[in-house]
Amino acid sequence: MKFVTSNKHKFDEISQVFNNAGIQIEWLKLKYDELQEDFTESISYKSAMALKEIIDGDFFLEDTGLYIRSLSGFPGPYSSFVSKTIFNDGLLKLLVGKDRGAYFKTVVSLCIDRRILQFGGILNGTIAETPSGENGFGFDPIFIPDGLNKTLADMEISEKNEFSHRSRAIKHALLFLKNNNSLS
Ligand code: ITT
Repeated sequence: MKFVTSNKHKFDEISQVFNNAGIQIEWLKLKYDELQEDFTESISYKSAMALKEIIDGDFFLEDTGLYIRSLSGFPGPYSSFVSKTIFNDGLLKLLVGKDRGAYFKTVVSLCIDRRILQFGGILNGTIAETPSGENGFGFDPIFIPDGLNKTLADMEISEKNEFSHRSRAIKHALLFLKNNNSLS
């Protein structure tokens, strides 16, 4: 099964989930053009539709967004843009005096037998007052999962994979693949 992403961190996280299930995945390292859409679901879906035209066989990709409740869900579908522009410091400035509740959402799009199926995963938490941690990537240093008192960047991949948005979405996809004998 091919996984399309330009992001090595995503590949490291996802390949560990597959490896734990005894399955190898192939990294198709490709930076595809993401169409800007209003929903993480539609960004993921339209990316898969475009890649379907150029990739032979089954594959999957995922799109992830960080949704901050007091900012009406921002950056959400604009997470890629925000991570290249105002990034964590900018988000922290926007949140001064505001509620810090947030969630990550990952939407996996699986292209199997030329059809596209989607699987989602959510992780609830809060945005930290200050960044912490050296691991992970992107918004990990400012995201504290509910029930913990450390950020995602304060943990190893294996711990993040126990409950993350990404691992939840991937585990749903994996279950589907197993039930359909679609793993190659
Ligand atoms: P693709 O090639 O797979 O599209 P990308 O890095 O552009 O890689 P996304 O558009 O899905 O991926 O994600 C947008 C940004 O959101 C990403 O660059 C990170 O900065 C951030 N992000 C995604 N997943 C994250 C996670 O698990 N933890 C922290 N930040 C994350």
